[in-house]
Parts: sequence; structure tokens; C-alpha cells
Amino acid sequence: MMSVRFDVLTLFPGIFDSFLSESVLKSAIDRKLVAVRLYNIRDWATDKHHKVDDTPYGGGPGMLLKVDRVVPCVEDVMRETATALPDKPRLLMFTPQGRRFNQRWAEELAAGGQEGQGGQGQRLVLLCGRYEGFDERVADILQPEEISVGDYVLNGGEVAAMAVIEAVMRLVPGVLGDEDSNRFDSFSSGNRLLDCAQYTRPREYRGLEVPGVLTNGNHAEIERWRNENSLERTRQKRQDLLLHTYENER
Ligand code: 6GU
Repeated sequence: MMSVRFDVLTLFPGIFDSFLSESVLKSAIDRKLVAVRLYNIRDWATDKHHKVDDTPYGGGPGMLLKVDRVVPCVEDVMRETATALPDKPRLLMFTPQGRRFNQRWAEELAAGGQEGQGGQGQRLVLLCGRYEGFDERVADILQPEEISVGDYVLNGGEVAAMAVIEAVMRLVPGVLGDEDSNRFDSFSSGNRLLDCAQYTRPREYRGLEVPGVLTNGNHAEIERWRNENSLERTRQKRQDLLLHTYENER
């Protein structure tokens, strides 16, 4: 059985409470397809005041996460996961300076779990920043994969880490009811188009009718309509996906 385990390092583990206890993720955790462990970086602050941040050398706004708190925290968690399970964990550091996350990267992270020795699965260590960021030496020493979820600024990596956890966990076989349900998702490898328009009852609402082709039972015609609709919607809403210079093409 394939599984993915996430070790999340954060100053605010409470942010994840309801995220982990609802819906698809809760079910996947109950069925042991996914595991999420939370570590509070503050627990690695040995001083009396549990200091984890400090002002930047040279001045400037905000506070930075201290290298001598973050590095031992990550090393301990990596070592712990290394003894508990055979695979080498991958370390992701959440920062707006990171490489942009996308579906291909999610697929690659989930796929690690399939090749895990003894079927133990993939292990991902997610390091969430807060404040103005990390002391540069955190990345120098740990050589993480630096990851961002988009070109906007969040208060910290936690919401970004939740996005990555969701995108990866739903690719684990068995997590979604229907094994096929993500194979044709937008942005998955082999599909560069947006989903087609979809409708459910009622057939007419405020004068807007469901396209007749979807209700006539001709499955070949329905398939053709859906493919054309996908292409047209992509052209209208996300023309960049149709261009070969798409920024995530690597
Ligand atoms: Cl990973 N962190 C923060 N603070 N802001 C972000 C982000 C990460 N990705 C996009 N914006």
C-alpha cells in the first residue's frame, strides 16, 4: 500500500487542527494512506524565553527565524524520520522566493511513495517560515527544495503547506473514492486543458438551460462536446496554458 507522510515544522501547529480533522484528509489519515505530524519549532528553543526569531543584521523591518533554532529542529526531525522509515525524506522549505509549485511537482512528490522500499512510502518534511523569513544560512546548510505557491505574500508558509499537502495527498491511490478521478484533472501530466463546463439538476434555472447534448444520452457526442468545451474554455480563460512558453514547462 502506498502512503505519504508529511512532517510539518511550524511555529503555529494549531493552524492545522481543523484542516486535519475534516473531510477527505481526515478520511485518508484514518485509513492510513496519509500521515501528518506536527512539530513546533519553538520546542527547539533552549533559552528561557524560547526565542525563535531575531532582528536582521544591517537593520530593516521585521524579524528572521534564527538559524540555530531551525537547523537543529529540521535535523532532529529528518533523523527521526530516517530511523523510523527506510526512505530518505525530502525537505521542502516554504518561502516566497521558492520555485513555483504546480501539478507536475505534486505528481512527482506523490510518486516517491510508490517507489518506497518495502512500500513504506514517501516522506516529506515541510518547513514553514514566518516573519520576514529565514536566516540565509538555513538554506545554505540544509539545501532544501525551496517552494512557493504563487506570486503573492502570505504571513507564513502554513497555508502554502496546506495547499501542497492537499495537492499531493489526493494523488495517493485510494484517497479519492474513484481511482480514475484525478487522471484527467486539469494541469495533470497529459492534460493541459481546463475542465469542461458541468451541470446538474434542475435542467432549467432562471431561463438558463443545460446544453441539450448532455441530456440526449449519446455518449460519443457528449465526449466530443466536452473536449471542444474544454478547449474553448481554456482559450477564453487561460490562453497561457495553450502557449508553449508556459512558465511551468520544464
Ligand atoms: Cl511558501 N510563503 C509565504 N510567506 N508567502 C508565500 C508563499 C510561501 N508562497 C506564496 N506566497
